[in-house]
Amino acid sequence: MEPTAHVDTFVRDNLPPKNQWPKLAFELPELKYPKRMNCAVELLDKMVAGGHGERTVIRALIDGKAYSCTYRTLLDRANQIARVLTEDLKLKPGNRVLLRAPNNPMMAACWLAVTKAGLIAVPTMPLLRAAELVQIIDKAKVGAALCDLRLSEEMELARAGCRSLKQVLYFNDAGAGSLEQRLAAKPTTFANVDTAADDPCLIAFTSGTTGRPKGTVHFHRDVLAMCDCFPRSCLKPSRDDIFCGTPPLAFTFGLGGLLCFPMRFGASTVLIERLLPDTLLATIAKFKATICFTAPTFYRQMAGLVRNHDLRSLKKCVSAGEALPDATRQMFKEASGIEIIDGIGATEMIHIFISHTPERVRRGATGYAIPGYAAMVVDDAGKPCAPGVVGRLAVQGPTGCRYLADPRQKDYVIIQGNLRGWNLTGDAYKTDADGYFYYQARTDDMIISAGYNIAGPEVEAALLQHPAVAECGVVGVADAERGQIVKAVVVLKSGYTGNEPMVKELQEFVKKTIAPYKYPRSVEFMASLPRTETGKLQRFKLRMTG
Ligand code: 3UK
Repeated sequence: MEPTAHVDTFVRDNLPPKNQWPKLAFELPELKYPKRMNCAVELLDKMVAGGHGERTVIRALIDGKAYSCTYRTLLDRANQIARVLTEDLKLKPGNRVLLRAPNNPMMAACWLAVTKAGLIAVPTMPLLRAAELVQIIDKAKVGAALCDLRLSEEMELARAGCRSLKQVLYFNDAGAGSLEQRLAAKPTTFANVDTAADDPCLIAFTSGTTGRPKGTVHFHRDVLAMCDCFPRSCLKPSRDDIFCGTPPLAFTFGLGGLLCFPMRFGASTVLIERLLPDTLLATIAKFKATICFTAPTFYRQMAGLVRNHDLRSLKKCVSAGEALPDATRQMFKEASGIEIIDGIGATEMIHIFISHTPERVRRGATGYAIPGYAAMVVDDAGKPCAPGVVGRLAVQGPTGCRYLADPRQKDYVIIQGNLRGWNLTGDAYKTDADGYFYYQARTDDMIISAGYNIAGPEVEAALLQHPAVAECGVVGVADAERGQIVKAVVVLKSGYTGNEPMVKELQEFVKKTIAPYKYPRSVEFMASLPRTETGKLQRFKLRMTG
């Protein structure tokens, strides 16, 4: 490693042992980064120096009124916050700073400030409770937090429950001692910390639906690599694009799509708190957004609402977080004329590694390994599977998994054999002869019923083609006779009733659409499906119902 700028080396010291690190590849010319680099300086100071200073970078609604700020204003604000962090809070390079807010301009400025100061950002989802925050704070030994005032309740409960967290400053707060009040007294200049490209700058905790959270450590270089892969090859934004969408900035899908990608290309982003499908559509219309990032369930619900909104500005849509059923892709295309760009990413990999351009879409496929990444489907012995054969997805590229002090590193990064250094995402996939990848299920979500392997998402895709089905989730539940049986939890569209004839109809429909043995022997109806803040179905909850 290049000499670190970190005075506090806790995170570097708690990276996995070197022999468990992912192998990286930097073949693309745009990935040949210098040894010393600070990603926030690249995204902000250098964009201002490069002539973008007077252009809009962030758009928002503040107290219901349209707000916008330029790259130069954002730089001034980030510099002032960086001074508060280093001069008032006396934080030293390598210290961890918890960030907590819905998507808004101050949250963005705080992330940039923390990063410019060579500190390590630990962004957290707004809906987390104190108990979950305490786990994160303890794991990352976080000493300071910048938190939106409206999230103070759980923040204070968490602070009382952990020893390392000494200082909390609140923002979006006009009160005495607030971050705003402190930064107002600071000059708008700041001496950026000259970090190594491989100094850690971000700990992204995984949005896992069960178990103890895992902290994935990312370097300054990784943040730029995420900007220089998927956006360059699949999204192809221009400086005039206006990004918007739902993923929280605390989720790397959102940090990339709604902050880093627009800034890398001199474009702008719309940051709105708490969006629903209809308010997202209204936001696109109001801000004339051109690019939208959200999850499949949003596209499915938006398809039915498109006609109520003026979406002429919208050009490109990105879906990630969960498999995009082909029925949803077609429904959204019919409604809006837009071919969604699907992409699989992971917190461990920081962002998307398999995707496609709208022109190179293939029905049912997530896409192909994007330039910069290699992907393959392998069997349990680590041998590549032939096209059509289901196996585990392995990927390699400029980014990879590094858990903070966690034995589960060995489950994600292969540490021996010919695939040493490849990342196993935990997904079951198959390929076709042209190198397209087809999602099947999470490897631990495969349903095994009477000896058959059944992928829940395939049954979901079949159900979604039925006109009565709004949303559905398919899981395996224990069964004395068959080991597991297929259970479907279905949300019906309004006007349909969840009764015995409907169960029969859906079962017959699945039998006619895919191999009959895959039909759901159990069907249950719910008003809505349980989801995480990142839009993922909480399958374990579906197994427990009924
Ligand atoms: C699943 C998908 C099928 C898959 C993420 C884009 O989702 C992100 O990160 P997480 O750590 O979850 C990773 C897991 O989610 N998944 C994500 N996208 C797709 N499955 N098709 C997809 N398009 O199981 C993967 O292993 O929460 C997504 C960018 C950054 C991210 N962090």
